[in-house]
Amino acid sequence: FTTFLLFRCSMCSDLKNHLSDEGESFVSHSVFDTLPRFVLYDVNKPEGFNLRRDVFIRMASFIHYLNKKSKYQWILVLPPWHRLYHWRSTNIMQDHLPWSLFFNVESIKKTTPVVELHEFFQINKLRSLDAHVTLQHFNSFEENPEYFDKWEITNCKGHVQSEFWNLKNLTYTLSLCISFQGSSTLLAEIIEELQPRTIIFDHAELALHNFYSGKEYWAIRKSMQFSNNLHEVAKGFKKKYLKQDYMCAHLRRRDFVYGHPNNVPSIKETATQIKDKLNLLNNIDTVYIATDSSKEEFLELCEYLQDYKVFKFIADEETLNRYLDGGIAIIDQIICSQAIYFIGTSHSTFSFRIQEEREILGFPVETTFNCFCGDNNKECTQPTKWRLVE
Ligand code: GFB
Repeated sequence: FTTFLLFRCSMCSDLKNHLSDEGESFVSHSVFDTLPRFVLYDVNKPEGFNLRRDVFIRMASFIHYLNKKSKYQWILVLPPWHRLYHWRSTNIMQDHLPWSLFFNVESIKKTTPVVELHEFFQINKLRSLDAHVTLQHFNSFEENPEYFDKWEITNCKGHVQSEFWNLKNLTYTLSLCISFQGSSTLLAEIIEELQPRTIIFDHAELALHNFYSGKEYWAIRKSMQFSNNLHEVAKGFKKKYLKQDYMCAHLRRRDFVYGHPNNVPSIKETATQIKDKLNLLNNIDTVYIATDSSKEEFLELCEYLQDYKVFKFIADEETLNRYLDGGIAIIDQIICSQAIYFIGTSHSTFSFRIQEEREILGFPVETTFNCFCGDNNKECTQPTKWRLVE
């Protein structure tokens, strides 16, 4: 224990010494104390878009907490969107994308102090970041049976990412690995210990929600409005094809078919469950399909739903080139969030985010928290009703 504390304190005083030396060389301390400080973060590579949106809420909540506690002003740097695993189009560049392509950043800024990465670079120039922290799990459950909030500087396990978003010009005064267990507000203790002006946390998804689905959660969530451009595309599609009431079904396929075999129905069974819902919804014969399925699976579904009007948004080349796979997925989410009835895929964060959007829009709860059941699991558990709190 003593060895650990010595190790930890010597690293921090190194950092503090370095910061004051470097700080004095370009700016006086008093001015320096009034300058904002910045938190950057990144998420485990294979995670998808909608889990990343959830991690943003946790980090925003941490920034709110930090700004209440700290004498400095803290700003969160929005991590660029970069080559997500689920973005399958191969003939378009989908790297280094700002949040403004997908979101209304001005709306986010009204609730949380954020800047885009390019804005951060304008402020910080090419200065090194003071600290680069890789969060990692504590050792296995056998070695760590009790769950309570804690963190500890330790040896790095496995691969440590030092080149974020393929940027060659990021350097760090101090790099360390921290075993971490707890909510995102616990990150404030790390800030307190290291006293950085700029810090990047990798594997930010390890920091959990302080209070999932509470008042602050919803305030941040509501601020994450999609960009006006994407709303316009969705509106244009609806005006042309969905003039009548429609139900939306989100079918998460591909890796989910193998990853959640008990919860993801076959295409034939999916069609049966859609028909059952349409029969319950008097006078509705129109269904909008949002899916990551193959073309073959979608055509198979259409065969089974021949007696109904089935729609799907298929982007033309210009729209795809402009808004990319991420934007097309959001257009699907916008259209589903405005449907008269929604049924999603169990465990999919893509479906969860649609449910949240519908809560924000004020749809009756029974039209929102519904999911498909697996072929052999007809009475499956339906999604938890996470109601809007204001
Ligand atoms: O969003 P996401 O985290 O949701 O990842 P899950 C799924 C991605 O697949 C989306 C595409 O962000 C889209 O790029 N996608 C899925 C869709 N459904 C649709 C759709 O209806 N329309 C369009 N246009 N695109 C998690 C992943 O996925 O599943 C994890 O985040 C992991 O990394 C886990 O793979 C098994 O929660 O559904």
